[in-house]
Amino acid sequence: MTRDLFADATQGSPLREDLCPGAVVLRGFALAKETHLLASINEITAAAMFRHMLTPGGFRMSVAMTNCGGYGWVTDGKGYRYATTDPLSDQPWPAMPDVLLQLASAAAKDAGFADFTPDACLVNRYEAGARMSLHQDRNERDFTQPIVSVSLGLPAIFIFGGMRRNDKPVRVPLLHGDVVVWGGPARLRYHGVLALKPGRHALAGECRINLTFRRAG
Ligand code: MD6
Ligand code: FE
Repeated sequence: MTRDLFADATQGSPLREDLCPGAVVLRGFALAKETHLLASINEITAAAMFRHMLTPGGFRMSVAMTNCGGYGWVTDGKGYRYATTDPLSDQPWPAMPDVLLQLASAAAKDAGFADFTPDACLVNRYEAGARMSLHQDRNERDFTQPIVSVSLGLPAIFIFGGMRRNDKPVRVPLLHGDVVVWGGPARLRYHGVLALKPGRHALAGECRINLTFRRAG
């Protein structure tokens, strides 16, 4: 799946798509930094490798994860939480590279959330078949802060529901370079990702990488 960057000038595919009050997709917002972002992700994963964490119920997550920044999101038999160190190494998570911080802050600003300074970046790697079931993001302290989510590599279908688990979700295709900003009245909406279709992306290879930035502490 590709997108014609110039389509916007003539028809369809607006660069900014409101999903609901508080949630917006900024199409292609990360494209200009794609090479720099992927190089930074390689540095992060060299220091804190991707791993399949266990849910509190003992299931292995199909998405491989790592983190950068002062706080990292982790899950194991003890539950979901933020931790200042990588449980594999007991070392602090790698620092958040400036290119990531600047991108997240600029996207939040564009979406109407000034002064977003994330202290946590969860790095998700989806390979063919990996998925994320419907969930709310509620391990953060301050729900007035938005979440910024950057998609790189293979396309995926994001499912975006309501405030209750049973609210019927809409499907939102997310492509390489798309950024979703999510906060305010949308902050606690249920969401997830459908199983990734196999494929190969010219820069990222046979996977999708998602970065989600939060203010955790
Ligand atoms: C993903 N994203 O896109 C998973 N959460 O791989 C999320 O769970 C998410 O994209 C909160 C806000 C935006 C997101
Ligand atoms: Fe989430």
